Amino acid sequence: MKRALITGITGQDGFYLAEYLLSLGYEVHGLARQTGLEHIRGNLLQDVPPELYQRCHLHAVNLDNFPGLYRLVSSIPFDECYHLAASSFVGERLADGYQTIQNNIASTHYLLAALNEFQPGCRFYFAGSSEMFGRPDKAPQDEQTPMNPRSAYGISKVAGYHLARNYRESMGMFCGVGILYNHESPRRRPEFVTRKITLAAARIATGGGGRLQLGNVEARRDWGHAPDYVRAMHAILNHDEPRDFVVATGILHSVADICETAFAHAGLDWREHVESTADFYREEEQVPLTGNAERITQETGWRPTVTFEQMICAMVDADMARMRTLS
Ligand code: G4F
Repeated sequence: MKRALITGITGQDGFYLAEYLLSLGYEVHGLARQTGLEHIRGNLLQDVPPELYQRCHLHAVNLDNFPGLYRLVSSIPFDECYHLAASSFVGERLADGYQTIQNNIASTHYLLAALNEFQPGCRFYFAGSSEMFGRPDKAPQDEQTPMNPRSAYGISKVAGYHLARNYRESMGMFCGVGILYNHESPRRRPEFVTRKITLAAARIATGGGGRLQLGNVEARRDWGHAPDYVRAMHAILNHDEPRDFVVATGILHSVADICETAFAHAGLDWREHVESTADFYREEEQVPLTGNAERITQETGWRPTVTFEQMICAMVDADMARMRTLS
């Protein structure tokens, strides 16, 4: 039986990855903050079935606790380590991003150093992001596109990517990087735009009222489905050689498309409920972030299975079900 360690197991991707690896027969270990574990034990995480985490081995180790990390990695042998934990809000002002940059880079470095010291044969997955391309000069982007990060988060991810590459090239570790574009699900946190919209559509459709304030509804992204993307993470670590892979659908949609799909599915006309406000606007994007996933499809057979419309409708359905249980 293979044994995997997931950092950030209480997040959207950690949840789906744990579920997927358990279905493949893995023994799954997860790192979480003490508060995250308290939430799991007290059943306080929204809609998280406690059974999933009961099947995992959870360790209350913060990633900035270097001795704790060393103790764990020196005592349990892992076959695969998926490093997903990171502060991850792109909209944060660069000038406020000290913690994001420091924590994200230091945690990646700690983890790589500990694995290299105690179990250099453990395969390491680094969760890269399209934010590493930031403001690219061409679309779609692929593994050769120059990195041009424009947020604290993006800068921290570029540094993590180079750390993973250095441990791969200089130390011989199996480090695979997934450069993932936006990926969503009913477990997406509400500050991200898809979930913000599906929650509002569900709330208004179930009589909760209110209006939805968004930034630029013409902003476009390449939105995929989180459960599809965790399959890509596993494929990357189980490939013959450690490489970097873009994981994307290659299809662009606008924020207005999400509104149209979500509100129509809830039986509403989005134009009657949504307004744009400068508060949520970000710097204008000249070239859209959309990925060319040809390498991962050709080399591992991975491809997305759930469409944008299916995903947004499923998110609305899940939020409607939540609203009904609350009322
Ligand atoms: O949902 P978002 O906040 O996601 P964003 O910034 O693209 O980041 C997500 O995807 C990245 C992968 O590419 C990850 F690296 C990152 O961790 C995270 O998962 O915003 C999506 C788009 C942006 O263009 C934003 O400007 O929606 C636009 N937008 C328009 N109105 C809004 C809003 N975004 C948010 N959050 N809230 C709005 O009201």
